[in-house]
Amino acid sequence: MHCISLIFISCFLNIALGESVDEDNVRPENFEERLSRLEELVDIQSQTITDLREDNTNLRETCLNSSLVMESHHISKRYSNEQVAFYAYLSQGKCFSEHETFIFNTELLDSANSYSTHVGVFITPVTGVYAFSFNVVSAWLEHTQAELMVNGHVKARVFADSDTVKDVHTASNTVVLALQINDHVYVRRGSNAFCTVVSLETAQWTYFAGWRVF
Ligand SMILES: [Ca+2]
Repeated sequence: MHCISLIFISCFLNIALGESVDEDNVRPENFEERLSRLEELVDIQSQTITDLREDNTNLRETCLNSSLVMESHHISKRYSNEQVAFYAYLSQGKCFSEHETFIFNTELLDSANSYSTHVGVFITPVTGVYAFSFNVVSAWLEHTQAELMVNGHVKARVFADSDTVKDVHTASNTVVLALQINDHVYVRRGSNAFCTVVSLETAQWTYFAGWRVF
């Protein structure tokens, strides 16, 4: 009986110890193995994210370049780089301060995309001889003056005077200038003027136009 008990106890201890040894040996190994696999997975996913970000940046650049090429192709299909002409006018009258740039906000033509209806400046896309025409309209019993500017220098003036008549008067000018690429041309209010500049859709427009002669 003692023998049987001892054998049973011995078997039990062996089994218990065996399981205990297995747990001590196997679980940490599994844990480390799993941790290692997870670390590998994180590395792979991290690299994948980096690759995808790079792909995304390249695709954005490709799309941007494609749209620019399409845009320039669209413009060049209609006009060559040498064919430059624009025409814009004020959609309504406005009170301008002295030397304030007229921003001709309604554009009917801009073949080389070189006149900005946001800042009111024409930037010459190519060197050449250019003609400009501009017009200004004075208010009732007032006078006004406009100046054509190139890189901050006055190149022409117009003066519309309806001081003594209950009417609006218009004055215009046309000039021809030799310009370099990237010259800035614009129209501003002169010093000898009331603030109001008239522009009426149904009557007369205050406008600015230019084109390359050769
Ligand atoms: Ca424009």
